[in-house]
Amino acid sequence: MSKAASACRFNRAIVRLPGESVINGLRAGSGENPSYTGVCNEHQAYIAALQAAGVEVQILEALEAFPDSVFVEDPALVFPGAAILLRPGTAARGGETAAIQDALEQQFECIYAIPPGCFVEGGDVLVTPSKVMIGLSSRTNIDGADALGKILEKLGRSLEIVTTPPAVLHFKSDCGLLDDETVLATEQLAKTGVFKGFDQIITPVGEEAAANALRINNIVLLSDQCPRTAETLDRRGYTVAPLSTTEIGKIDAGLSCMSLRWLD
Ligand code: CIR
Repeated sequence: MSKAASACRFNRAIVRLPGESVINGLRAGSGENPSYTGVCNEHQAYIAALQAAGVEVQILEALEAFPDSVFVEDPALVFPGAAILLRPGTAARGGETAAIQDALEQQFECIYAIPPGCFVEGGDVLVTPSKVMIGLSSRTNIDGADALGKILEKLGRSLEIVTTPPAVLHFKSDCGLLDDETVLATEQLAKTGVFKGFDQIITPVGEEAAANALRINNIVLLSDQCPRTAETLDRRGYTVAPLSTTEIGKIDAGLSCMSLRWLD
């Protein structure tokens, strides 16, 4: 029998088209640029998968001035009825918050904001039914986490501050929620003990990228480069939709980062 997945129910999402500048997106290493056409194809397939899962998708125009602005998950965090303007912890992405503010104001009654000097990126935030987990990282600092905690309190949610493994971009680069009680996580993150109390499925060695899976309603969006993880999830009763992440992977991105999702 499948487990409850209230935290994975969504009917609305915002995405942003990639600009041609996406080829200059940030990356930790000195790897090759992604192809613009390749990113566009992956992004289109992603939108189609959200729609097939029952989500109405608002598509924002590309922003050439911000190469990473296709990753709309990072400058904001959304809940039913409320949006929080976050502050990316890298200067190149700082302007993305102001750029998405209008779209959020049109959709949400209440808008909150992380104050200046505090940094939080949405990729570091995992929303679970019992708590919101935030991983401190090179992009999210303790002041940002504390500021987010104060806002979440107003929304009746509690925050747990944890740590993103070293050299990992975001907390959710290494984990994703599969249902209300199950997480998919890399071994290096799981072994820190952060998911005590959850059922845990660990990604096989070599398929760490699978951890940034995205459960949307009855579907789990998963990188198509992770067949062993797909097989495990299938055996456990999840319906997997494999999506190409080859090009966005070149700029350290995965599946959760390309949308803001909520239940209206
Ligand atoms: C960055 O370094 O900010 C982008 N190239 C990738 C952002 C991925 N965001 C996410 O996983 N939430």
